[in-house]
Amino acid sequence: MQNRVIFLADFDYFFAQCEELRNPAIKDKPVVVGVYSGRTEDSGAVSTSNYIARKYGVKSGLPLFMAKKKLEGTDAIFFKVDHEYYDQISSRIMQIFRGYTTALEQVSVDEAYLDVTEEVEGSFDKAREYAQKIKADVKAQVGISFTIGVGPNKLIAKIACDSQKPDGLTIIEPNEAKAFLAPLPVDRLLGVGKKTTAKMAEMGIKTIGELAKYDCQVLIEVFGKVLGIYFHNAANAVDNEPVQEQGEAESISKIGTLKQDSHDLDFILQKTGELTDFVIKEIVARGYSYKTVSIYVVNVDLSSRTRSVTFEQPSKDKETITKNVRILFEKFLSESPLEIRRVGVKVSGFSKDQPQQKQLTSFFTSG
Ligand code: DCP
Ligand code: CA
Ligand code: CA
Repeated sequence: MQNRVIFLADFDYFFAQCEELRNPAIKDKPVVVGVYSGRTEDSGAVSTSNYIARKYGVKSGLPLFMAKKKLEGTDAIFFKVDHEYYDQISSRIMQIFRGYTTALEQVSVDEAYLDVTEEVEGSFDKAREYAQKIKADVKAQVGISFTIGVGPNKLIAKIACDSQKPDGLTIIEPNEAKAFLAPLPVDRLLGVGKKTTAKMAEMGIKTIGELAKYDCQVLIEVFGKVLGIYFHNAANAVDNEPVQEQGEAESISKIGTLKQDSHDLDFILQKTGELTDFVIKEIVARGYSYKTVSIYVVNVDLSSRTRSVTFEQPSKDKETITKNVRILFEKFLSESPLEIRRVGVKVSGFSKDQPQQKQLTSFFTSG
């Protein structure tokens, strides 16, 4: 079997970098994004911080009042989390990734695996150039930096990615993988938490290298068959998990702010045209058909409304979205006198194209 070449991309200090993106003037100050619980002005915790704030010891999970204390006397800036905005940036980047691979697995808002084996013809040299190209493309189109770990499987790609941030690119070739893991503590492996770490320490296993050499039979006796074999394989850099889409999206949407508040149909449709372009690209990339088109409206008084239409038969084209967004807005504007601040286009009710791939069984029966 050919080597696989797997990327893990993880966006750098993601929420804080998103805030820098829309406020470039703050880039050389400590930036903290917090989840405010609202009880008192400073109650809540740090969601993330930029690397300047991290130098002061301000990291994810730290109570906000402590973060304020550590950053006293600096020109630090604090933000409230804005998930809607971070999700939009994230999906723009994920969409760019889709242009570089046929197998994308998004694991969180700021992380995705890409199987690029075919694209780089199994070559780790080509993988370096390919990774640099993707990084440069996202930087140019979206303005966000991220780190890529490259390895022969997901396990190695993930640990490679964590080993040098931000704006990193760490490549571990198949013949280096075991030596790369060996000195690391066992808790760097997925699924090795506090309890397991303690248990392994009792058994004299502290590093992944020690775990790799440990008698697999004993691991099975202590941790059970499934985990025992998993620990043995993982420590030996063996991981055959495929890169695959996590479930299917329920809807694809895009929201934007109008250049000025408006009640004018044509002006609004100009904006929704841009949003539709984004949405249809993602639908095509995923091979979806859709049955429902919705519009989303935020009025000047910040009240929000949605309107939808659902068809009997699924569609795939852009025109059906464009036409129905127009119909929905015509009706909406005739009913609501308020000027509109923000608009959104959402498409849902998906079905997926049958993959063009032949079923394995058809090879067996066609003799
Ligand atoms: N996050 C959070 N609370 C945490 C950890 C993370 O709200 N305890 C959010 C904020 C992060 C995002 O998830 O921006 C991604 O988490 P990461 O662990 O990848 O951390 P960052 O992207 O912030 O930093 P790094 O550059 O280390 O990847
Ligand atoms: Ca990150
Ligand atoms: Ca992450």
